[in-house]
Amino acid sequence: MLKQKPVYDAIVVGAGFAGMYMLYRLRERGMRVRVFETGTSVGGTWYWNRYPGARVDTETMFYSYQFSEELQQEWNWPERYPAQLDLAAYARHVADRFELWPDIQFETRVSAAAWGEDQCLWTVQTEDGDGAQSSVAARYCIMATGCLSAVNYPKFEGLSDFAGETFHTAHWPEAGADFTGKRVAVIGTGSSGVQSIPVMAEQAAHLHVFQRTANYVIPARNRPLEPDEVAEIKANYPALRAQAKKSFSGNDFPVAGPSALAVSEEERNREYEARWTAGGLSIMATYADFQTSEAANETASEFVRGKIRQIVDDPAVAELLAPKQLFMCKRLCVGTDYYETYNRDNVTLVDISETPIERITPEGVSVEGRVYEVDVLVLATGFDAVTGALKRIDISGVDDITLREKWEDGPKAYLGLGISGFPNMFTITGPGSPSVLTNMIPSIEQHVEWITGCIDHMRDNGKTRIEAEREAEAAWVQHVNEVGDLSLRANCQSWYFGSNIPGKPRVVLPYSGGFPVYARKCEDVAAKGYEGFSLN
Ligand code: N01
Repeated sequence: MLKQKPVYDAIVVGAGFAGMYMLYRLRERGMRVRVFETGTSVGGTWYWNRYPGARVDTETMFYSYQFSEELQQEWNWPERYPAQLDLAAYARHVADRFELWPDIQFETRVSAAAWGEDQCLWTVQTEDGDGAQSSVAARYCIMATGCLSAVNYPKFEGLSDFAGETFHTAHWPEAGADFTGKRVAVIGTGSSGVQSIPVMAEQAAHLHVFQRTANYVIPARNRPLEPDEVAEIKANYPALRAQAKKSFSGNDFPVAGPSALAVSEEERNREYEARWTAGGLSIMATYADFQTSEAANETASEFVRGKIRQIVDDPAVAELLAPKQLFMCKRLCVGTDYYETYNRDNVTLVDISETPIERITPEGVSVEGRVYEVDVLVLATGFDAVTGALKRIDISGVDDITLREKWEDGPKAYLGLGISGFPNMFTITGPGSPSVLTNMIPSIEQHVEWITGCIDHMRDNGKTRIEAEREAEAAWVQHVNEVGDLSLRANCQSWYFGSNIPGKPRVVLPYSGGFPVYARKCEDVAAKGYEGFSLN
């Protein structure tokens, strides 16, 4: 006899910060919700990225939920940028506090989701850790799969023949890894490499860093938070949060002026120096024309290059570490003792910008015919960002069109929230929303609240089916591309454009019009009865 599939009001895929909040909001409305999560606990990014030195690089008093005043008052962050363990503990606390655990099924991967027009339901296929498959059905399918979750495993020839241990920063074992006395190779110098390299260098007998592109790294200046500053922020949280939402990135970094070129070199450098000394990402907001004027951008680039030349003892190594591309071309990195690490005797920088890694041999990494012999290989090679996690699920919509087919030439989505041809599916921080260009947690909250409002609207109006209209979607995609093309970043190679994944179409993935403009557009769409969506 055919077993009846359980039917839920909503399936949520992923129990990171997006999935947890979505569950909380929908359940509050009395909906039956099931969350599926591949990991063994909550936290998403902060569950998987356990590499040495992993910590958030956004000020954490603001990289946290604001939907519950009680939560933000009771939780105490220990440091300006807490470590992965503290962020994972915060995620577990949220799951405890709001009793989320019973509705989350762990060690369960969603392998497929198929839309059924007859019953107006999604059927979601899952696989548990032993490969056993199940299926459930739901009216809504909400993808909380994360922008930086689909791991990019580079396809080096011979990788599987490597005789030592191999780790990927984004899939680090819970038990950790001990590099004491070992020869280690790390491939990749993005945020994950930048954070892990100084920590691994302290343990390893020798560390070889394979660098394809040098990045701009700003000192974090991490430190314990003082009770007084925490008390002051907590006393003013609503106003500070509201202020942050008015800024481009949702971070409320102070802008020193409209143009780097409108002030003297002395004044400009004083401003850069102050932000370098304060540490963190605020340097990216110093002048408003970094993304529109190459000359303005170059002033910031040259300031950081100057710092690298001051810090790194060997001028040849300093030159290799000095980025050639525009400032903020790629995501700015925030590190601790990153450049200082290259002054250590046990660290060697290997430039692979002109001569790529040829292959991995059982003994190590081969470049230009030379094998760098190592015991451990660390891949800090990042993610198939924004679209990767969605495309790895076999999703089929109206007329059995698959999402992979629809997105063959790049993602097409309306506001990064809905996809035409895929009714009753929502994506949290999907392509075409500001997502990775903003403070992620406020952006997640904005999406979850918009989706909740939309579902309320449908329920109040007796509607059961919602689908983004093709024309509205096309117009939004065009707008996202036009705004993206205005930025100097459009000339760069970066994961923002998918250029880190061989064969991935080059399309701007996040919306670069800023958080306030985007949030207003979403509010406007809702106020006009979900303009651009068809509701039945
Ligand atoms: O990944 P990345 P990540 N051969 O893609 C190199 C967020 N994050 O995990 O630049 C050789 O930035 C690649 O080289 P290139 C943050 O948003 C946040 O470090 O493509 N090298 C690059 O150097 C961040 O931006 C936090 O030339 C290869 C590196 O690997 C995003 O996640 C912490 C290669 C990958 O850098 C991703 O960061 C960590 C190959 N075949 C991450 N393939 C915090 O909040 C790739 N590379 C602190």
